[in-house]
Amino acid sequence: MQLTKDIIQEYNNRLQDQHNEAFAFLKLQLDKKGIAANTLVEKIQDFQVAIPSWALGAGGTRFGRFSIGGEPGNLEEKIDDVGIIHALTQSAGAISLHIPWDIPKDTLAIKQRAESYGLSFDAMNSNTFQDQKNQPHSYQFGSLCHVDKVVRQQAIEHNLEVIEYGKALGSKSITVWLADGSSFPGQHNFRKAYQNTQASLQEIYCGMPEDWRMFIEYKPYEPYFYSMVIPDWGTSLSLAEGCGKNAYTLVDLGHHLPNTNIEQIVAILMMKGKLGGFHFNDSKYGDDDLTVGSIKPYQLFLIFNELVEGMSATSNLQTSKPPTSNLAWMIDASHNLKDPLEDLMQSLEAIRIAYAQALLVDREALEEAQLENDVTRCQEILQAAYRTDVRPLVAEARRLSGGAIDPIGLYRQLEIRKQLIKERGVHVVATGL
Ligand code: PSV
Ligand code: MN
Repeated sequence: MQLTKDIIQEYNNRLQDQHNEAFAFLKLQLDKKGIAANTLVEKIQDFQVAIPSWALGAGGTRFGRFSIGGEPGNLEEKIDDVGIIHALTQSAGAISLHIPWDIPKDTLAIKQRAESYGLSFDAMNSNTFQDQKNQPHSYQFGSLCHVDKVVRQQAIEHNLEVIEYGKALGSKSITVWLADGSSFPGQHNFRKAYQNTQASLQEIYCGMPEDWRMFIEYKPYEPYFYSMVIPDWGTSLSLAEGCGKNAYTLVDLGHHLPNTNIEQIVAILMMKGKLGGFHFNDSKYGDDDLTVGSIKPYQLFLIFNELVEGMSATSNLQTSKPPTSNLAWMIDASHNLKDPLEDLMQSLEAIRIAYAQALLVDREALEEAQLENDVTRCQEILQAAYRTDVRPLVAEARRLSGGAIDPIGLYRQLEIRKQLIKERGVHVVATGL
């Protein structure tokens, strides 16, 4: 289903007065502080986030899965769904594929389909955490870290194959999330597991084209419960350094033990030039994969505060590319209760809100207050930005790019889910976890 510009324009016309009023009010407030609203709007427009191909259907838990109806039954339909999200929000200009859940059979046709919606292919994701049909060796006891070289080799070859698919689609990066670990003390020799993993990653790294990047994702527990081979950012960073300059650490917001200071991790990784990208989601307890900003919006803002600070400190003034485009931004969430498309649109909105708030932080004043050890003022400065209602800025960015002022409003008005159910049926199940 193609959402035409006319449909969106017609919808926006009806909301235009109300939106103009809200935007003018905010613009005036910002003007008084010497902040140019239009420059912020441009930056927000540039901020694009990839949608994972595995998040377009209902997610399950260990206990059950409830279909939502009209789920995409193949990669083509997944691309169509991201096309809908992008048309409405103008903020999801890429899709990230997981292999073998979404193997492109005809890469040219898949690429053209994505292009017809203005989508490119973000990082490719490999999967050595599940055994596939007819796979000679099992990953039950690990993949890249496995004690048996034959299993490691199979996992390396899978990653190299993923890179080949990515090359055909125009992707420029691979994300390796290694589920390897142990559930019982004594099961792993930690040193050997690390060494095997490093050697395997080096082989994959050497198989990447020169202009590609490798992202190494970490996670403290799950699927194993005693140790993970890459449990934290320090391990990921050291493995990335052991591979080379094009290997980076990837931060998934749900992959931290409770109360970890993620914003500090982000700041240090950026300073080291080793932050590769993000998997956005939110959580209360573990890797809950909930809608971005639904539980801890202040934490999200604090993370963006470090990102904006780090990007301004490291931005390359020689290139015209926005500094945000150097990092891979992706949502990695799971939808058990809400319509995935609505949920993803909520996440996109939360990400842009946090980014816009972070852009509002008065950096000069903050630095001054930090140098004077004026802790109260530091907090006031951050919270002044956080407590600004930036939604009109985000809506204006979307409107100027051709998106809907209220994407979920239009999605519901057009009864898109109903149409998808009519086209695809109630019982179709999308591939993914
Ligand atoms: C693992 O929890 C993870 O965050 C990795 O990024 C996987 O690729 C993704 O979720 C899907 O399982
Ligand atoms: Mn992830």
